Amino acid sequence: MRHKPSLLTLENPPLSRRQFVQGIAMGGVVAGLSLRSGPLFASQEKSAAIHTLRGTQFDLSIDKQTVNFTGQTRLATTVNGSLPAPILRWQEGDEVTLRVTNRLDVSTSIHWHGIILPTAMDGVPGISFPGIAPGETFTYRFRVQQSGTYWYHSHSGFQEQTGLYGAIIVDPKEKESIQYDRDYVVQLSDWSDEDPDDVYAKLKKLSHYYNFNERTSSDLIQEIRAKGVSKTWQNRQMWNQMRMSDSDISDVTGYTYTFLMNGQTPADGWIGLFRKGERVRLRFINSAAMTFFDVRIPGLKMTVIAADGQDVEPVSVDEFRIGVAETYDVIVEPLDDSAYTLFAQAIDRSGYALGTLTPDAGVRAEIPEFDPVPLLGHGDMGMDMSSMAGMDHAGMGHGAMAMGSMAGMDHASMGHAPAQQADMDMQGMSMDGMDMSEMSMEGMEMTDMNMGDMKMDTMMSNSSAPPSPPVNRPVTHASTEFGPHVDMRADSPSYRLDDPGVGLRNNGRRVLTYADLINRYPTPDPREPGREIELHLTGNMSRYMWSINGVKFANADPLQLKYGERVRITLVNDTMMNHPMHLHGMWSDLETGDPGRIPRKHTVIVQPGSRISYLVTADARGDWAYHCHLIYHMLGMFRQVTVS
Ligand SMILES: [Cu+2]
Repeated sequence: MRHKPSLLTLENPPLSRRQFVQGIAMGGVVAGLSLRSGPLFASQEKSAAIHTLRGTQFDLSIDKQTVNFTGQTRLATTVNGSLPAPILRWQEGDEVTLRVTNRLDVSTSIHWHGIILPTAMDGVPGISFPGIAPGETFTYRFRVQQSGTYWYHSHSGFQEQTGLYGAIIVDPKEKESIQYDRDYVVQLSDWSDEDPDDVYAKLKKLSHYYNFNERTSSDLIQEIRAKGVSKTWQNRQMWNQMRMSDSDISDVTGYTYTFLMNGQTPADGWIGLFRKGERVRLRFINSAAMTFFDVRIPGLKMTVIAADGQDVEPVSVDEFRIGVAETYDVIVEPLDDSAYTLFAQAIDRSGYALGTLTPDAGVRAEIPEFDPVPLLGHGDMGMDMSSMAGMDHAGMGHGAMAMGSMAGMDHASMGHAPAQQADMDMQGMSMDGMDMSEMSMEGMEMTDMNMGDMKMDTMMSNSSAPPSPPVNRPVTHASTEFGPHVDMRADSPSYRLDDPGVGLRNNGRRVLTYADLINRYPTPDPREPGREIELHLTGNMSRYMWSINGVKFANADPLQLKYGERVRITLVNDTMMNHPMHLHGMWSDLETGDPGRIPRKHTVIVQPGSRISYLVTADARGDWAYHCHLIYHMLGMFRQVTVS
């Protein structure tokens, strides 16, 4: 059904253009809230916009409210009755005052994510302030020293998962460096009807609870038919022995999540209007609790102009991955009157958030198919396999899969007759702390593990040996310096800045990588770092415990920085998952290449089995939080940083 009124509104705007651009009124629909209680799937008109609050004085009221995203009525945590919370529009240089009133029956807080401010205003209970008790009002006041796209969220319990997140737009004091005609926030999130405490309890009991990508026995039968018992078994045996799954991409999935775009379910779909030829700025914010999204708009190139609120040299892409808590601003220029789908697949392909850019609210575009479920490869597990004999490196791409020293191995210890010469030397790998020399790897069909386009066939030719019987001996854990609480270890973690990540490699599209991010301006602090800190992101999947250097937050001493120092932090991901690491209070200057143009981020994805480095200028005294932004990882993978 088509809505001519919305087009009329576009062509004869009764409101100021600025109001229209904010999405205050579209197609005559003034729906300040995206909350619905009526039946879903019925309405044709889904132009509901999130309310925008402007100025320097803000009253925000945190409350519980019923919502219905799935057909079930649930309680959400809202701000001024809205989910997402209202968009806050600030002006660079202004002092803003935000009075936050807690109408919940538990303590709450708001953290202004990516905003540089004094520690007492940072809103992290236990670190920057005690939190906001029920019935109380806390007044935040600080000067806004930056511009761009940011967001805010609760830093208390799992309130963020239940809806407490909103967008922040800071308009620059000077003119925008990039011109555009239209401006939309595109806020992505993951909603669950389950109580987050229950979700967490399930993960604690069974870390794979929500992961249905793990192969089922019928997959196994099909695989055996296709490849024979030997190859099939040997594939699985390796992964089983590591007690991991090659499709273990997300802890929490579309099984429980409904993915939202600006608070709209995929069935409803958020709508952004445009007129052909306009330059449209889309401010993508990942406010999900646990979900990374792969974002594209089939038919449109996206020019990335800012990352985490900070201007970068414009780069044209077809797709980008947005980690939890990251933001990307892009410009699109639709040149015709077609509708375009904003397609944000969850990284594990268990669902998507959806929207439409369209000249006519009644016209939608086709929804693309999911990409295949990504499977982790050895590079994702930090295995070094870089000089494998006889392999074709041409298709490896991005250097993500350095496969080394596979030639001339000693098979005597592999539990097979020495005559059965396996093809791969996996010695030295100790993922999961296990002794890899016990594994039988011959005949492994590595293409099955998403090893890109590698031509492994020649290597895999020695599979005439009889199938190895299942081995049910217990996995032995090699000791690591991080102790018994860690069951994963990347032996050869590599820098992979130009790797778009698992599931996005060689997909035929131009995908943004961190290597593409170049500051539009000179590096603000050009000093060389005075010292280096290396931290390992660690975990124990079987107990769903996350930690840094094997120590969870509760048992860890604060990380000490000296006021004024420039320090390099190198993060090494020993786990199989992406962790979006967020340092509060100070920028993370991500070393992507040109030291003169280092981009500034507040949240840095550390890919599985990889390492990444950034520079920090310790220019903010006090205590700060430093943690993985995945909400169910945060309890352990968290440090206090003290600048003194
Ligand atoms: Cu994490």
